[in-house]
Amino acid sequence: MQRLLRIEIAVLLGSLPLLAHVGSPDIFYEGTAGPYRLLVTIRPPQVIPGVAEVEVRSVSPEVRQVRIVPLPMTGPGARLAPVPDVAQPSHEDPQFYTGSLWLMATGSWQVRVSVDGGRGPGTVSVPVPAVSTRMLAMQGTLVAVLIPLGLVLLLGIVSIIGAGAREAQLEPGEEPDRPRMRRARVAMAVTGLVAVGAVWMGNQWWTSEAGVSQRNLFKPLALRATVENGGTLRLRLEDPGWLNRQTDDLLPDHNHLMHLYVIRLPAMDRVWHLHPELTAPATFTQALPDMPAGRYALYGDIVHASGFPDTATTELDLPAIAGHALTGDDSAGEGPRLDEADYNRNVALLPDGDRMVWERGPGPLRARQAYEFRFRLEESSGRPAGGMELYMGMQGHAAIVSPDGSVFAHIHPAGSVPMAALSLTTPGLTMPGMATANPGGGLNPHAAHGMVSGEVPSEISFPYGFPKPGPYRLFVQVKRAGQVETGVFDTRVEN
Ligand SMILES: [Cu+2]
Repeated sequence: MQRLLRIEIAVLLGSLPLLAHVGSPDIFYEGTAGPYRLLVTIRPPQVIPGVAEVEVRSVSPEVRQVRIVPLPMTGPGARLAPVPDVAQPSHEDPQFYTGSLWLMATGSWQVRVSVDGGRGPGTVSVPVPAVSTRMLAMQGTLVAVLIPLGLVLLLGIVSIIGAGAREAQLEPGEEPDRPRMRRARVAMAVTGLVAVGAVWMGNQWWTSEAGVSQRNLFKPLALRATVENGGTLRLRLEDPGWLNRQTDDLLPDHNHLMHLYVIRLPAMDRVWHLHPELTAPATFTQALPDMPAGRYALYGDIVHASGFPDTATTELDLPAIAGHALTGDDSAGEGPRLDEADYNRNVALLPDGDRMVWERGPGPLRARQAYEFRFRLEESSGRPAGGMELYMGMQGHAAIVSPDGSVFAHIHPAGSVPMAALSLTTPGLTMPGMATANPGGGLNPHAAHGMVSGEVPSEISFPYGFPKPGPYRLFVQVKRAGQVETGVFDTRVEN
């Protein structure tokens, strides 16, 4: 009983979930399901099996019905869909649908959203990593109620069996004789032993189940960072042991196996978006650019073959690096020091004279709400910037970081879903690199995933919601005339 109690009240609490982004478990996806444009928000449970909350906002008014169903990302289960649930339209907003779905197993899942309406059917599948990030503890008051109730039951069964053996066959008013009394005592002893045995076996079962859950608790990949030869960063992915995760099964996500954000601490005034090369199994190397001495936070985004995303993080002290010029898709940006942050500023002045404007609404931003974050690039005259290009096949990239490092999210116009995972659920989507200029102009089908070709607009939007209140810094990157521009913004999110 003691042990049972101890296990029940054991608090096995990690910090906020650390995966695919850090501390930002909710999934935001903006794209099309057939002819309909949707914003899908999925809030996965903290414990698997558990219930995921799904919200679907339709931009198109012709939608009549939205159905949702969870499926494994890969394997035979991905082709055998159970009967979907019908999402409920909101009373206030008929274009807003909600539903909840059970995610039964740990791993890489997708939520298939099927839409029916005036323009025919449409379907989109949103990847969802399902992991247990904590074990829920039993509440103290519940323990205080259940233990006495359990004892009452235990003593109750013993005394009922005893009374039955002693008096069940007596006439009213008749006293039990000695043999009956003895038989009753034997029956009570046996019942007591059986009952205690049942509790012991229950405890064994509970302990083994708790052990399974404990082993299934998500453990982030570790990142071991060292600097060699005065300027070569070497990163090793190390698996602390979690289910059957591998470190050598990575998928390229917009052309790179790893997207590494390096942010100077504690000021967060310098950022680098780098793409280390895989040089040995689970080992990446990167020629560092010029960097001042100091402490840096590293966030390495990768995607496994199953579509499961991981963010490996670490911090690193660096001497001053006289490094190489940035090449390829690597980029750098600068902003004000965090201790001089203006949380209401909505214009970022860029080194070449352009400005990035955050079109933020008046009121405060609230935690756990899905928003469209809109930015536009303009020239110093206020004219929309021309000559916009795709940066790694996308209109833009944004990193959202909390100063204490508890939140890191790397998002795109299609949302927080990694493109590599999306390509597994949406076979029609070819991978980046295909984002070549479209001679006819206009948007190609990949615009559905925030990948545009032809004329690239100077306005960009990202769907996202902050996981908790507090200060955040946003690094927003777009590309113009061969140059990556980084706008740095700050905001304080309220509850
Ligand atoms: Cu990106």
